[in-house]
Amino acid sequence: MLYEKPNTMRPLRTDVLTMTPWFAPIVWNGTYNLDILNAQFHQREVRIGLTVFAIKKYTGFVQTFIESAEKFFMVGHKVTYYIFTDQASDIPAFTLRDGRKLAILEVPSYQRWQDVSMRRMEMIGDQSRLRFIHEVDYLVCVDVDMRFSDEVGVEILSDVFGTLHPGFYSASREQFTYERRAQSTAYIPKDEGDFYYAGGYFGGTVEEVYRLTNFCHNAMVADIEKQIEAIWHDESYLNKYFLYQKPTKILSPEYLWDNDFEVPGFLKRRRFVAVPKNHNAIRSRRALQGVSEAEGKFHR
Ligand code: 5GW
Ligand code: MN
Repeated sequence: MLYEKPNTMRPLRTDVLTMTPWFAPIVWNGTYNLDILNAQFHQREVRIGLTVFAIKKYTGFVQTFIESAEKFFMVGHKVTYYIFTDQASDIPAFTLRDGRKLAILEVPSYQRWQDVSMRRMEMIGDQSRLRFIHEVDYLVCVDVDMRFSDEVGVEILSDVFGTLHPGFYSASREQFTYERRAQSTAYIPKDEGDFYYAGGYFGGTVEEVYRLTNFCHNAMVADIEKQIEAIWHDESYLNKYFLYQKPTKILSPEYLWDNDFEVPGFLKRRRFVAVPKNHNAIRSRRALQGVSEAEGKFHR
């Protein structure tokens, strides 16, 4: 394979942070050579599981999600889609590329949307132990109300990775919407925290994802016993986990974007973008919380 020699004296990006203080790469366009990475991951015949939840009306997002993933997600690698749903009969049949599979996992639905969102941690953890560990090497766990609009490849893979939330990449520590009540297990003091990670995009080896989801689920259960629920649910517990168990790689907002945000100059690609929701038909989440739609949008 022929490619340009890396140049010790020339950084590939100077406009964004490409390495954390604990030496985890932050993945931005222009910082990696996908041909080199593909060759490395092909040698290991890496298998990747992509998990999503489609509970209640969110089954309506599955078709766009899968069709766009077939175009852009880990093309050329072994991929299994794991769709957790309460209505298997609502999931259409798909024609997938070679080396790709789709598995439907029937799971219970929860009445409260907060529980639908939070229980993902428990279910991913359970299936990691029971099934995923035998079938794949890495897991990528994302929201379903999204579509792939550019390449997402093996450059994202690492032992355990998180994603910079598109609403908070330039925010100060104080602005991060971490859980601030000391009684909650998700509590993060005002003078701590590295980044604000998005609840809707994390992953790693099956073993590391098991550790992460197990921590978040246990923290959540401990809070239920104290009759407290973290402000941003699973996202708050994820942020607590990553504070003391630092991710080994971090995805830039290229990997999780919302086209309602103005596109900054340093954002060269928008690889995975939110599908606009009909908030009345699909859900009434922010209204229930007494948060305006605009604030809600900014949040997640
Ligand atoms: C329903 C109403 C309000 C909030 C969440 C839901 C919901 C979420 C649902 O009814 N069914 C469902 O499968 N989910 C799963 O949780 C989806 O995988 C969804 O992508 C994920 C997170 O909920 P989102 O996408 O509505 O959260 P935001 O913060 O991205 O808007
Ligand atoms: Mn979402």
